[in-house]
Amino acid sequence: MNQTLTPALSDVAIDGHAISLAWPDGLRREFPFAWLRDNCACALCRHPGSGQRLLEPCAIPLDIHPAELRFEHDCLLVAWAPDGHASSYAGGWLRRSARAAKPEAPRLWDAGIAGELPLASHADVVSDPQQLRRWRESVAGLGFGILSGVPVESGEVARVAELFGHVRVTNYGRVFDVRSVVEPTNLAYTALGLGAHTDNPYRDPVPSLQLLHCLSSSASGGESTLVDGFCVTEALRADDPADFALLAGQCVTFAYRDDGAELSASAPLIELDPHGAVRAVRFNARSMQSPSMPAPELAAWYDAYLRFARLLEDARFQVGLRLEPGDLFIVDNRRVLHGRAPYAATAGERHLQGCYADIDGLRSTLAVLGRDAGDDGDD
Ligand code: NM2
Ligand code: OGA
Ligand code: ZN
Ligand code: ZN
Repeated sequence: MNQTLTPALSDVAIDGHAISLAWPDGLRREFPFAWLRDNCACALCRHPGSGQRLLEPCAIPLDIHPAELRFEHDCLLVAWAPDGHASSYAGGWLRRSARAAKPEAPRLWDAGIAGELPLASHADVVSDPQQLRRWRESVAGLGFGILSGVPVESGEVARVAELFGHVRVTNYGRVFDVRSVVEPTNLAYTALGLGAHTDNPYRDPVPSLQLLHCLSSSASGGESTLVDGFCVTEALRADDPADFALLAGQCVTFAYRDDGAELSASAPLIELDPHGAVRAVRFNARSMQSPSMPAPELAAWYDAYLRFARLLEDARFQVGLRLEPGDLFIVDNRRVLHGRAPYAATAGERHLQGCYADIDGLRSTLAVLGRDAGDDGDD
């Protein structure tokens, strides 16, 4: 085996089933043979136009290994056995792969954020790309954003969603009217208060963005609340780890039915990713079905649930605002809970319009803008 070092790398070595590369600044990373073979960028392995992988994983021999290894012109050259394929990996690309950025931890917030709300004017965000970008970034980073001065017209809420993505049409329509009606099918369509909740936990997948736009609010009451579910779940994890684990470890079913729909989905109230970070919160007493775990767990689960419910309603975590006509908020519906105080059903009027959308569209828009601004640059 022939190994040639270039100044860009300080060491190239075979270590078990990996090629170990080190750089002069001390960065060292093992690249497993199968990983390297799978990530060959030649025109046989990757489609040159789209950059999508042509190589099928089942075509990679299980005993893939380098028959020959060289470092030349800042490229690692590998002749693979037993498939006889030749690969070339640019040193800069290997180094960037070695230092792949970790996703940013969300910025958690509590009631204290009231003094610095992510608030923008509709006129500014539609006319100034910088302001639009800043507002979208706060939605991605904090899980919510507020706009004022949105035209007080039916359907405008969908146009705001289209500033960064696509409306998610549901059984409630493309946009839905939130006002008090006779014979409501959902408590949202009454004048009752709604505790802090996430929407549509009975849907799979849950819509990841919700927008609510105020068209009229002359009725007294109806103030909105927003709560960072991620902040509350971290407080619960710190104070009552056993409660946190129960809510993360047991599924409950949420359901909704009316004449034209019968929706149901099961999931834990606190959904974790494989690293234990909170991925989503589901909390909606109106649509939660009776939990059905075995009795000893059920009592403990209820204890945790009631504690979590109190924390979500704790003033320490809540931001209160009153939507006036033209105001709109958007929330990451997997993270930020929203609620409203009861309002007077008999005097004045209260009319909101809402719609759902998804956060992948928002992230994509931000990434494309970041591309123009050179955010995806070198290490
Ligand atoms: N509406 C307003 O998720 C929910 O059931 C909350 C949703 C009916 C679309 C209300
Ligand atoms: C909803 C909802 C809040 C409000 O429609 O999902 O939570 O302020 N509405 O009416
Ligand atoms: Zn190849
Ligand atoms: Zn809601």
